[in-house]
Amino acid sequence: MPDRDYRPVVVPNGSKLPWKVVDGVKVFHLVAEEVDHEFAPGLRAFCWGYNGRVHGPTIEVVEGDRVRFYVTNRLPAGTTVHWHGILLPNGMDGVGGLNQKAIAPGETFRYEFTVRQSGMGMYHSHHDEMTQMALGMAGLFVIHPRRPVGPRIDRDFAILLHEWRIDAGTRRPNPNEMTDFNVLTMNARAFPGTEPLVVRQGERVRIRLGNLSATDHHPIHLHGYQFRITETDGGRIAESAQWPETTVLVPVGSTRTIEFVADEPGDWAMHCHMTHHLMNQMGHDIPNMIGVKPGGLDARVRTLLPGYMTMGQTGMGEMADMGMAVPANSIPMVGAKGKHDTITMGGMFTVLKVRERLASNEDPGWYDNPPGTVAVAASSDELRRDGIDVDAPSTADPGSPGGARRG
Ligand SMILES: [Cu+2]
Repeated sequence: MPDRDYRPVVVPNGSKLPWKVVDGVKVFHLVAEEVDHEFAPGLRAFCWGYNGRVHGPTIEVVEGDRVRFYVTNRLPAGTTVHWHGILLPNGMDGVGGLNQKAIAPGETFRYEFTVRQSGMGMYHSHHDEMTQMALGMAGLFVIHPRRPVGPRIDRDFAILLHEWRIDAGTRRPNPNEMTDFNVLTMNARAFPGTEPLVVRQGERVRIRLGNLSATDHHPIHLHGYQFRITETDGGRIAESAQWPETTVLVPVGSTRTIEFVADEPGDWAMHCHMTHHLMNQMGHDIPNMIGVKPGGLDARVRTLLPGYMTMGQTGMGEMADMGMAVPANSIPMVGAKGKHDTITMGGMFTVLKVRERLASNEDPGWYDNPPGTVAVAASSDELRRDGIDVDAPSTADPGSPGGARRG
């Protein structure tokens, strides 16, 4: 039973699949259906998910449980459910055509097996895979060990990574996209729509990451900490084989679990390190304007296009502050108000919030940095004291030829 026998996982922005016990079997009901889903404030799309959610609710069971899943198909197309990484009899594996007939619209199928492992797997459609996974038909499958394994965990998070192509102004993810995704999500939310991970200082934290993107692996980087990779969807990694990291690569079709003790308070970024996965829709197909000096060009273009302004000469950061107009049902490529300034990222980005004290597990707001521990503009006294002349030519040790200062 949750809370008594195991500490339930926290699914930021997500939900859990309810269950009941019938004659010693945990019984679940998944309903495949269309969902009007919000990716971030300002961007909604018609996706396919389960039980009114994109992605589907997280399944949470215990090693040894007998489980029974009823799957009702309310979609206009056939579907199946594959239990990714879960050990089970072949006929329960859910690959359409290979292991079973597709579940036709209106039908309800039954899957039943005994869970004989622990860790995190996933579930997803395995019929018309490209379309149905691109539209969101996926979820997480968390299995707690029957007997505790490894150090006791205080906070246990589960996050499913995914990528989408939703052209600005449209309302339907495009399943035919193969390379150029413009909405990158954690539990189907893009920053600034992602919920923070809230932790009390000193707690031992586990973060389970799954990736059911179409084509991209995601190197997830956590600031402020070193962690160990403790599990994959293939099971627990022996302690002697775990190694320290600050970035964990989560390949497509895999799960990776990391653990660490949250001993340093603050607001710590956690994000995919592929920089294009840190931007939202409107960053795509923009010409490279870095270093362009428009001179009198803007004035001349304005005679044809009133209000025209060349943008992007110094990068994208400036645009985050401009509140650029975007088409209806679209989100700007980057930008959310942070405590100190604009955060110039979107997409696969969230914040680990570690606090000395917590009144609840709700978002505690921005971190109150102790006085003197925030990077700020240097004072002239400090510059004088340390002999820094900001007007002198910049210096570096002589290295191999290559660099030359541009006047
Ligand atoms: Cu990524």
